[in-house]
Amino acid sequence: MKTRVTLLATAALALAVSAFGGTFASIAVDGYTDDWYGIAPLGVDAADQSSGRDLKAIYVANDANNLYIRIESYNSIAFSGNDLIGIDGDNTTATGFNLFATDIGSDLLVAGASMYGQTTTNFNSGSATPSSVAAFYPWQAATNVEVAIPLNTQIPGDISQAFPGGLGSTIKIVVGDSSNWDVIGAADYTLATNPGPSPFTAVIDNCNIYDSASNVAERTHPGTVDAGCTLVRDSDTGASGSSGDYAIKGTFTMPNTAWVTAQIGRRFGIPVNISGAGNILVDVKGDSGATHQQIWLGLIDADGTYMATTDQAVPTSSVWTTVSFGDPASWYVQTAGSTPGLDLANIVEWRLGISNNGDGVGGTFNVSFDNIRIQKAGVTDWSLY
Ligand SMILES: [Ca+2]
Ligand SMILES: [Ca+2]
Ligand SMILES: [Ca+2]
Ligand SMILES: [Ca+2]
Repeated sequence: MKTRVTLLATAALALAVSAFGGTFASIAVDGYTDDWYGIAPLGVDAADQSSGRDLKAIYVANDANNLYIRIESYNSIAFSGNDLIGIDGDNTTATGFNLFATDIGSDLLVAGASMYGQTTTNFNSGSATPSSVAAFYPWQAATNVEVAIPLNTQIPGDISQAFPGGLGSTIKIVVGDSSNWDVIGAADYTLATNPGPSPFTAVIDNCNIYDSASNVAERTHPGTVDAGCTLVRDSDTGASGSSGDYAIKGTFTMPNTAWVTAQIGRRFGIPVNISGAGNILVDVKGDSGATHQQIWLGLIDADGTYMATTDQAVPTSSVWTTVSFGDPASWYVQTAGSTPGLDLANIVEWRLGISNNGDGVGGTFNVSFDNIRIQKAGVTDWSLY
């Protein structure tokens, strides 16, 4: 348990790392942390607890509707009412409670999934509206939990709105376990405004962030999976053969059942802008054991539209082969979002699936992936853009 030099030497407080400037991100409250890749922790803490939640880091992002907090711990532990989040929405100690004695004026108390007001004299001044967080996950013991707190929350406290300044305003956040007082914060966070679409990119994922075996698991997530798949970094280089070029290798174990699918995905907190994409390509390294297997690709946009391709044959040789999935406008709607059609300027997830074909022959085989990328409509020469 580290202490800031400015704190009382006797105070059992954790290290606080203050950071201004928030991140406007498309976070899925699903317990997977791939969507937090590239977002620096707001605060960190040492491994220093023998009971309760041993806090490691907190990460914070927001969109127009919610404040998202990822709580990472060294130990795997279930999210409970002992887990307290204090939000100082007006960033002043003149209002709100001094939660964990961190010199915060916390106006909104989140205790597990429940939300309450706080005043200078009341730890709990009554239920907030709504009385529960928008979402948290997972329920089970885990080393990461994601929580979504509605920005329109109202409180019966010294102030009536939990986030009175809205987007662009600076708040203060503290996270701690009330059973052991392992605490991160209080730290400043400025609620980010929507920056609009990201700059155009032709590369959805060059797979170079998967630079270790463990990184692949933590920077991707399983989708709807009928069958098993273990992901690691490919032990060879990626499709280019250059050093520093990495690729994903999946070891698939498929039963002898027709159409069974194993699926992987990656969620982007900051959406990818592939406006004008007329074709999507993926480099795939196959396996002679994958003779009976097919591959498909899916993309999901920020409003929830999910479109996927029909199946293509998995290459059956272990050399890099480019698989073409065609124009995403011609793909098939799997889930309709709030706005019709796939918004190519705001892609938040890719999914790759392997499925048995109709003859129901499974087996164990390796398939590697690299360079999920686009070709612009009407452009056939990659060097043109
Ligand atoms: Ca997530
Ligand atoms: Ca700790
Ligand atoms: Ca306050
Ligand atoms: Ca690569």
